Amino acid sequence: MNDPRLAELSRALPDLKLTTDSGDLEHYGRDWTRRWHPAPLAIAFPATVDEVQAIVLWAFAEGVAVVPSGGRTGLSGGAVAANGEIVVSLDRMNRVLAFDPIDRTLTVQPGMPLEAVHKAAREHGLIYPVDFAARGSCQVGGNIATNAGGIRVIRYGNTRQWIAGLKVVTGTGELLDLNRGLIKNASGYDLRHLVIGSEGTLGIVVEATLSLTSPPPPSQVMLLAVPAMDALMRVFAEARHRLTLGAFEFFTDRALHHVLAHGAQRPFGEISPYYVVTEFDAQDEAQQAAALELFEFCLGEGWVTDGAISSSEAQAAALWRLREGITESLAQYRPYKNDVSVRISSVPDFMRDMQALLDAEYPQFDVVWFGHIGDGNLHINVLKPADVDDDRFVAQCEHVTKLLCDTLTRHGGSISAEHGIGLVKKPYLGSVRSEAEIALMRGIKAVWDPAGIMNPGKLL
Ligand code: 2HG
Ligand code: ZN
Repeated sequence: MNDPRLAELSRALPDLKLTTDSGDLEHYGRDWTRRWHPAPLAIAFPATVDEVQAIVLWAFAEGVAVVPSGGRTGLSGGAVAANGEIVVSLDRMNRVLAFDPIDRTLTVQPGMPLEAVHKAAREHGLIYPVDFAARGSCQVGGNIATNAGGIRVIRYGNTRQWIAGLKVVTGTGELLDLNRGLIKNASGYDLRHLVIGSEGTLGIVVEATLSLTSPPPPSQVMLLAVPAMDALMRVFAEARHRLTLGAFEFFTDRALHHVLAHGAQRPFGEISPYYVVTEFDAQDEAQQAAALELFEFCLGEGWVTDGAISSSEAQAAALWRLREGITESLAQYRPYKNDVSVRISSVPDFMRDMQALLDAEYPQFDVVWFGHIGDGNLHINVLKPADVDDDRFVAQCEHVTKLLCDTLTRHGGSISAEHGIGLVKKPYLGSVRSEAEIALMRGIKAVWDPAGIMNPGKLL
């Protein structure tokens, strides 16, 4: 540790695992975005809340910026450390601390991978219902910091709904114990909800009490080929009316093209501009029949042109793979990612407007649309053409994002639905939040983090 500040930290916390190894700086200094070159000062791996507090107190005294770090699966640069920060990795704080069968809560450390949380809940006959494709790598602390959404929001809501209590170390090293698992608590501002979605700019989550729920009944998965977005919205309304939905997702034929090229199996011969993957309760024959009736009805109306229903878990997984494999299948094209939301009812008009702008200005771009249509959340990935260099591609994509912001403003939408603002979308925050709102956010940050050391440069 040549840096005297790090030598001081090591002296104060002799048991703290601390590294300045160049491979570690590279690995822990970046997330799934690839635009920034990692350049942190060091990586700390605290094992206790006391150690996290001591690190923040040291950073406060030394004026060193702190980047809280989970699974680094973020797509907005929220966990990037490119400016001599100390990265506080929560990897070692990855245990279940308590389960309470009466409260139906699981108290966990923030570095637990989401999949491990799922497993721990299932061991008690319950579920933690927040779920998405990065479940194996992402960590629950990071999910809280971004208020992660995913594929089951239509039924269970975002991460926010499942956080009954939070322990947080603020930018002054203060330890807050927020809400303590209470269901009702009308004692003023709910600070827990300020922390959820704050992207590490107010403090570090060091413990979370998660609400659990009963597992849903057995389900089936249906894939539908849909000729137009207006038809897709009708299918959605009808499906919500007739079935109990667990998920309602969509992707375009371009997305299917990439996922098939990446090894997935074509589910049926029909080629269609849009596809829906929906999961619904299928506990008994009546519920299974309702799904078939829905399909027949939609076929009769001309809203769908083909479909497949799973009759085994393996088939359900194969249909899900068509949706969940999209991100991985696009990775080789170094896509520029957008993650937007509009009201569900505005989706077709918004898509029409945006696609028209893209067709007029960037007809050469392969633009892949997919996402959580049942909650108005669309992912728009622009793939990098092989013959365009990185800087030019980013400049063009930034212009696409401006077009997107204008279109979102017209439709009352948001530039980030679930991935967060981070570094990537920071220049566009002002298009979806008013000046007064941003001034309040800055004021809140100044109170929680007066030295401005908590994940500086992200979000605000
Ligand atoms: C998903 O819904 C994730 O699959 C990733 O939010 C979206 O890769 C993306 O753009
Ligand atoms: Zn998503």
